[in-house]
Amino acid sequence: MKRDDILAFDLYGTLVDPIGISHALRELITEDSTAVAELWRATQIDYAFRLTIMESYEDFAWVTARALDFALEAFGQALSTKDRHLLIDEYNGLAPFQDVIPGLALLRSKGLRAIVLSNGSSSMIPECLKRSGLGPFFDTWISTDDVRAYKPQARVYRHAADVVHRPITDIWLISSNPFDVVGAARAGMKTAWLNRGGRPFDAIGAPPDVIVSTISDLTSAL
Ligand code: LAC
Repeated sequence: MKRDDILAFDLYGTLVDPIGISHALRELITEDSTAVAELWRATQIDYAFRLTIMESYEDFAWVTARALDFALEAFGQALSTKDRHLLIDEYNGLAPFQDVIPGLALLRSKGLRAIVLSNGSSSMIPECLKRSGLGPFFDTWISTDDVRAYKPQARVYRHAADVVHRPITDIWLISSNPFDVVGAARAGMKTAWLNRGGRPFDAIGAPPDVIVSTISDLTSAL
């Protein structure tokens, strides 16, 4: 990478763990809380894609709440209004993966410039960064709210380049979500896939420029 390239991090699934919500879910439901959390997350991504394809937009807080309703119904679960609100609030308190704080500290110690580029709404991202303790590692954050379309729409990545006043080719998108890596590459960014050990990389689009298994690995890989 060039010394002044910018690292744009995805948030959910890359820095904080959406499946960690299963701990809060476990207190409230009788079904397998990890399975519900996984369906919640998959539905959230699916709804975001579909809204964008339909040229419609509702923010990620709305999408996240509707995806929860679907996942609960699919498992035959019901929550009181109070518990539903509690759970949605907990979503803003997701914990970072273990490698994230040491990795970001290392990147910052090398003087690298990092931002967050997320589907999260303008209310969710700052709350998440505050409660996870990740805020100080980033110069700024950018929400898809600005362009009213979700990743991997190319407009989102181009908008990020506009915000930081840099050519899109000077930005690395770092994400555990293959659709995000593929979308960023298509829009012109360089990409690093953080392989968190789940499914294989996508079979469409460009392969990532770099593959790492922890954030710290980025310092030697880039
Ligand atoms: C995000 C989604 C991809 O943070 O999880 O943008």
